[in-house]
Amino acid sequence: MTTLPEFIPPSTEVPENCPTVAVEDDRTGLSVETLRRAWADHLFYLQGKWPEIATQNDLYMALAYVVRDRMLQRWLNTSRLYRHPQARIVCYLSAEFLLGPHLGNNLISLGIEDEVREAVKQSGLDFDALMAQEEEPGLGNGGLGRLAACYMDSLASLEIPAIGYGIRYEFGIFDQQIQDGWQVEVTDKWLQFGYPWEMARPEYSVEVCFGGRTESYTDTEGRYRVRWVPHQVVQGIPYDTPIMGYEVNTVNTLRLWKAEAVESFNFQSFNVGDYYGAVGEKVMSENLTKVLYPNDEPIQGKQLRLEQQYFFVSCALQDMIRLHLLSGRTLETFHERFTAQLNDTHPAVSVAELMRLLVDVHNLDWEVAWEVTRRTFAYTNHTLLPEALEKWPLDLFGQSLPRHLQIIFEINHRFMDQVRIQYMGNEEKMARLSLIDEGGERYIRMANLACVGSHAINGVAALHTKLLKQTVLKDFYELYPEKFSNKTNGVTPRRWIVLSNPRLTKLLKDTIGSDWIKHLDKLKQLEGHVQNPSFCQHWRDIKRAIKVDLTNYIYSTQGIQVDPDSLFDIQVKRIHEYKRQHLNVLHIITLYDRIRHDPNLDIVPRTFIFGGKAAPGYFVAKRIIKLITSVAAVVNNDPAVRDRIKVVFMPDYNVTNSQRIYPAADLSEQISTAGKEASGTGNMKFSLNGALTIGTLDGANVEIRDAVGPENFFLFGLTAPEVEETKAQGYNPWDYYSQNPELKEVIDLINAGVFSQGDRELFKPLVDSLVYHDPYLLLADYQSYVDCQARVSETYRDRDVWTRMSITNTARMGYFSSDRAIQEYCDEIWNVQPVAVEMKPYVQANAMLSV
Ligand code: HTE
Repeated sequence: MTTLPEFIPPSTEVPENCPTVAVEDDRTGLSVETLRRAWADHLFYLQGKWPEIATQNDLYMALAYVVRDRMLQRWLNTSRLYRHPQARIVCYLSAEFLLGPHLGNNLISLGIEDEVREAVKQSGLDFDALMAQEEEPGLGNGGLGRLAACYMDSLASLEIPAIGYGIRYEFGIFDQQIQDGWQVEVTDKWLQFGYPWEMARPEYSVEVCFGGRTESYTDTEGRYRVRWVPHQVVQGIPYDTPIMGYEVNTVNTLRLWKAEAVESFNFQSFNVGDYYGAVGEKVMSENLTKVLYPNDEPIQGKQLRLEQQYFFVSCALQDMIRLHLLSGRTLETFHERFTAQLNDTHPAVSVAELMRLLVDVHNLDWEVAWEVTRRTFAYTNHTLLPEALEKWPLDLFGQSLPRHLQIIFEINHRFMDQVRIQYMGNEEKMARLSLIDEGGERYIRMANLACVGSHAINGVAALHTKLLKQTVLKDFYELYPEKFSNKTNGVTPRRWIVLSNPRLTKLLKDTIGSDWIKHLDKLKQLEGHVQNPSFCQHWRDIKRAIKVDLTNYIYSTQGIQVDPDSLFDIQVKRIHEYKRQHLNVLHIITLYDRIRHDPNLDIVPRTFIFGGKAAPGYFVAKRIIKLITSVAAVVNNDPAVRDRIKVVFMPDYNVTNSQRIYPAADLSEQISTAGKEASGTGNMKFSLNGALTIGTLDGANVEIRDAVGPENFFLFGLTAPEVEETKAQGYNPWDYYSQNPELKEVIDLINAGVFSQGDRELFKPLVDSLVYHDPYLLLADYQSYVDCQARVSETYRDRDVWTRMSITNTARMGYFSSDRAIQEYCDEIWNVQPVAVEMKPYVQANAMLSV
């Protein structure tokens, strides 16, 4: 832990009579009395309401401000570090941050949950109902965005000075409704009723240019230079959200950028009287950050998406340069103060933008700028799916970013010169390494740009990193083996246990203390209690109570009655063919078919729960949702089933909903085709909460299985090499269909319209795809999956065995904390140390001049 010497920015002059803020006042005090008074104060002065006319939302907002006040001293003290010349700062660049609700999390981090609960209670109000008011900022699609949020939590908890940079989408990921069994998308108006956790900082706005052309000229020193004459200028306005570490003084900043029109822009239109034309331009500017693109992988190559990416990256880098210059240092040392992580290639245009800022705007030599750039960036790859690798058509790119196109050509030119020496004559290799794909329409390959412009490249699970080196990034691995490393993903125990599973948290605290919250490895100590019957009973009681909660929630939201004593078999994640929700459905229909054949069949009762959004343009995925809801409609209403199986599709799966789902699971479905899921993080959240996993050897499942022990993990299916081999030998799904009677019967039931009221067309596209193509090998893995599910059921019959396996899963999952992952990034990629944020008894005058 470093403590940095006091630093007052040279330009800062503190007026002598600058006001100070006392500590034990209504903004900071923690007594129940003070909290209640502060709450009433905010209700009156910020919401403008008397208690008797306040809505639940007014009460929530006022309470949120009470909590936010109590974070501000720490936040401002941490913010000062950003301009400290000796502080080294991590910048996490991500187009998505899927934060989830803040209130509960901040209470936990501050350690004031009990006090606030008591204050609410004494006011005669329902704390949980108030918490439920919070609308989560859904500024991400799925795992990639949620990972960024877990990493921000761990950075703060480990006391690492960090800034997250991203986009403040006005509309986040759509809300999902289910109508007639189909997904319907509804705009996510998360800002509608006010968002108390952000602060606009218009004084740190920057300008971002688009389009136009470039001009070259010779400067006064006779050097060749280029200037960009843009067609459009947009203003980026930062909105800051505090990210509080757990029981530490560090409160980092998540700085999200909103696009607005530049006031002075296009004054010519005004002069010629085209008022509406000029306003039209303004509307265009604001479109930039209007909406999150709702595709997980693959991405869509839309101009506006490229412009979103460039917009936030340019804002971020300009902000970092401003902070660097404020610290009194020059840009040759930029990389000593900042390390910037590229969360996939969405921010990879950073490489060209930093070069432009350093060379064109700040006058550095190309070679110096390149060294600074390479040493600043590191790149995380999150996918092996070739269709998810970003590439931009050259002319599309050049239209928005003409200067960056030139810079990328120049980077490529120099890069090619360098590799030519190594790979003389190997034209194919050169073509593969090139930043430009020239085989047909020309494209810029963003992964190649990220690899060349970074000093470190990592995958997100051991298998993923291994496959990266062998496939999509093979040539780069051969060129720069030293740049590559693995950083297996992790999840934050604060949100994914303490906040979402209070019952388990209490049991853990009573049994092994609280150290595990910051040192998740300590969960190991639970193993000493696995043989203790009363502990096991307690464990089971808790799981059942959580399942009852979910049962009630499902009943109150959907009117479906499920049995809390049945096995809760859960698959929640984005809907994608490679994740194979439809394999799960084939198993459900198999059980259903068996019951139909033998009404007295003795099966372990199960509740199958699904949740997840489909990309609006991904029609196969939407049809998979329709298949699930259709099977649910038939199975749930068939008296022959006699409540032995139930199927529930929970609409609008998001962070908030997921917090009641993970803790309630008995069985976690992680059944992607081996080699397709880079890591997965839901798999970790389930197992951490005591669910057993049924899974393939894919992504982090491999490491989870190693950690919990193969005897505590239900493994099935082809391995990644077997998948490749099967395909190479000319996989024919029809053979599996025709040779496996039970599989054939299941597929024929779908075809016959049993789940579509006789309609034989509805699921034909899905079934035909499976029987004739099956790119994700569902049929090849079907028997292995169904057999494995039978083992699951047999195991569940012995509740003692199951409970011990459940406890062992939790006990051995410590490795999958995002604290461990972030520590590895700090040590092996970022080279950063924790910095103590000092708490002064008073907010000092100079602390009032924040960044
Ligand atoms: C992986 C998932 C991994 C997670 O990152 C994912 N990658 C994307 N989305 C994910 O959830 C992704 C989205 C758009 C473009 C490229 C990749 O699928 C975090 O756990 O396995 O590393």
